[in-house]
Amino acid sequence: MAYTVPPLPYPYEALEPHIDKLTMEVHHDKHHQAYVDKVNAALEGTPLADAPIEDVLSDLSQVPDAKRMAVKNNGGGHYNHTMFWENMSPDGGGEPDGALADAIGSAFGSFADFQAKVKETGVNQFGSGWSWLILDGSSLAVVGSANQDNPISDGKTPLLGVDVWEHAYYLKYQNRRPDYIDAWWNVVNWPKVAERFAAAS
Ligand code: MN3
Repeated sequence: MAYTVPPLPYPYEALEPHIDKLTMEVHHDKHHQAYVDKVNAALEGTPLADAPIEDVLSDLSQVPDAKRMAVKNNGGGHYNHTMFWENMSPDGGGEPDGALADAIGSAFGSFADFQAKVKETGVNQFGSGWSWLILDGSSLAVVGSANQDNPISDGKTPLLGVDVWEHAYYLKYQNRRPDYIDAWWNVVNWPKVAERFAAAS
């Protein structure tokens, strides 16, 4: 079965004023749809056409050579954005609690240090990419990735990703990527991130 863009779990304008309605419409309906259309076209007729996208990205060596780059980019775009919509919420923001809060404290020193690391990684990502909180074995880490590369292709588990492609913020923040990342913390869905952490731990 071909991949489809999942519906946004909230209205387009729900993340305002931090993320504006038009950005969400274009990002979800146009950008994500284009990734889905292109990965479906790339995998059509191959044995991987029916595989969950995380299984495909976890081992890109199984993708035929001629299709690998298209699948990495567009399959990554589909997987990353599916996670991105879920990891935001109109009721988001604040700080995590419980085991996730403890793990962030142990790994980064403090929640503020963790946020600074995500921001630094996102701001310093040259061109398009993502800033990720990942589970690497049993420890948390923050890493960047270029394009639509996902840490799952390196055997890591992504828990949270901040999209730092210009399409994620340019209409409202123009060149001010640092301001967008600061604002993004107001919509982060910590219960969802904690759910991923618990499932992966
Ligand atoms: Mn994007």
